[in-house]
Amino acid sequence: MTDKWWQSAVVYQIYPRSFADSNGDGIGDLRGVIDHLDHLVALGVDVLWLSPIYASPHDDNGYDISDYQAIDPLFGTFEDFDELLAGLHERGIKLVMDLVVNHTSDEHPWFVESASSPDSPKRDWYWWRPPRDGKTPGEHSAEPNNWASFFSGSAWQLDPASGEYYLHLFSRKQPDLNWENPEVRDAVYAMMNWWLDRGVDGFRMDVINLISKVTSLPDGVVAPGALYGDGYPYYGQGPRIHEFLHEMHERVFAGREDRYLTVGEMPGVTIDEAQLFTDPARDELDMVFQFEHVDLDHGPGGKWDHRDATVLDLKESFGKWQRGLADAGWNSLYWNNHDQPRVVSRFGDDTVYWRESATALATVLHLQRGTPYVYQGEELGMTNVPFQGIEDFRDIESLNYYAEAVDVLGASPADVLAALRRTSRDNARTPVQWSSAPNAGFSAATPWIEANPNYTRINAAAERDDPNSVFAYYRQLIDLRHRENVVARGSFELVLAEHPQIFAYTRTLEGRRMLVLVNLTGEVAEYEPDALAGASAPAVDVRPDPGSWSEAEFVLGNLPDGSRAAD
Ligand code: TEU
Ligand code: CA
Repeated sequence: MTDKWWQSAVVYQIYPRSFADSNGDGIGDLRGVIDHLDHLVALGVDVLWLSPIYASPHDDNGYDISDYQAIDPLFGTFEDFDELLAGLHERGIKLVMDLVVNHTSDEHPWFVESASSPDSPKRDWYWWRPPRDGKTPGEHSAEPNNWASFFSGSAWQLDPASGEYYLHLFSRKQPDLNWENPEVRDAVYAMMNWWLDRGVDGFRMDVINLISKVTSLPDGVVAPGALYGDGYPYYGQGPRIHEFLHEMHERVFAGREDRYLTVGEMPGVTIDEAQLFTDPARDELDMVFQFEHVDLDHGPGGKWDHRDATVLDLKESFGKWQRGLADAGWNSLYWNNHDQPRVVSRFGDDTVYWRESATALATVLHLQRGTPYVYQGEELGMTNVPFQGIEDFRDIESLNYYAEAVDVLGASPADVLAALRRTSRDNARTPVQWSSAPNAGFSAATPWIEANPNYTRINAAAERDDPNSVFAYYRQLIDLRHRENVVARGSFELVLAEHPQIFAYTRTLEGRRMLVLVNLTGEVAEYEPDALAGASAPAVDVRPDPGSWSEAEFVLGNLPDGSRAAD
């Protein structure tokens, strides 16, 4: 694979609503981002991925878009946007926008027109279907098929005026666009080109592997205890997905792709599919977000059904993805985003070994082959949140799940709350902890969601100049990727693969090798030095701060002459 700029880059994700509030309404905004650009510079990141800032009714915090070419007044104006873009570019940081085109808001003019009449010229821009055979609209089980929505309940919503239903894989305020219709695709590509012409540097594409559906929309299998069927086999990597993404490449990026970064969010994607999506020869996407490692602690009942994931589970999964995309294709590397609970609480220990866990998990991820993504607050070691009752939660997914589990399925509120505390997306959405000032320095007003009370201890002001902080550690890992080609582009090999506590691997490039050794448990871990013999003896120790590296170590150096490894 020829060298690409994003192979040595690190991306930082901002969820603007929770980043920084500049005007005292309790909601983060664009000026809040502008005010904190020094934080991104200090961290050393290359790219900012900005979660949606477009006009939206905010049913799903901006992932329900009513105008793709307007800035929501909640976040600011186009003047603020252009100032942010210029400020980033002056600092050498690129801007990647969120592209949410599996669905729009039900308040988007496209949908309003589509819903206005079965004869509307835009009727076919969405998935409208009559009730199931012989049923009257609204009757029990009259939905056109049995698919579940990701946000609980049926994936179909009745429009009483026409007696037809529309498909929404997410909230009922997020109707799915019909990508079969070429006018829809034209409109999306035109909008993308408009943003690129404005100067943005690429897109993170929301659930982009769900845009092609099997048009007969067959019923899915209903799991034991489930209320609805699983439609994934009919919309996950649907029949025309590769065709659509290749067409998008041709119509939007072709000829200028080297300037941009494209990353597709793809729940449920397999290694083989990801390889096809990211093989540069196919002209589809640069990389994808796969979900295997963040599904390891989900039981058979899905994300609210917890099972413990072991160090061996993590190693096996990452090892497979590293091998699978080694030759053609590219991995994106992430622990966190706005949909995932905080990694230090999830796979680490956020109490006694808080700092050790946060830095160990960062090491394991950042020194792999792929492009790392850091989610706001992760670089501070932000943790899950001690939510008390259901009134502390804001996320539509959490609230809908609570209502369905408690009211329809009869689960105990205490059990459901325990599941939410562990897995709710709101764990990632509390205000960024800037300082020990009220509301974590996020806002002068009461924030839209309460700050994690541990902000008095865990915050940017306390960590910024502390050489032993989680923040300082992330900065060093990012710097290492920039300085060492072996980190950016070396081959990957797991070592000590069967060890139940240690996550270890080597990276090798042109006679240079890095050995990474991380104990991911709270107990002392031992290994046979002979087991590392094949990994060779690196010569140079580049640990930036040996005193702080008790749980995660890496050494890097030149291989002895004559033992140049193939890469
Ligand atoms: O997420 C899609 C997705 O599949 C999940 O991560 C989702 O957040 C949920 O946890 C399923 O249980 C994307 C966005 O990242 C998310 O914020 C949006 O809510 C969703 O799409 C709809 O746009
Ligand atoms: Ca604000």
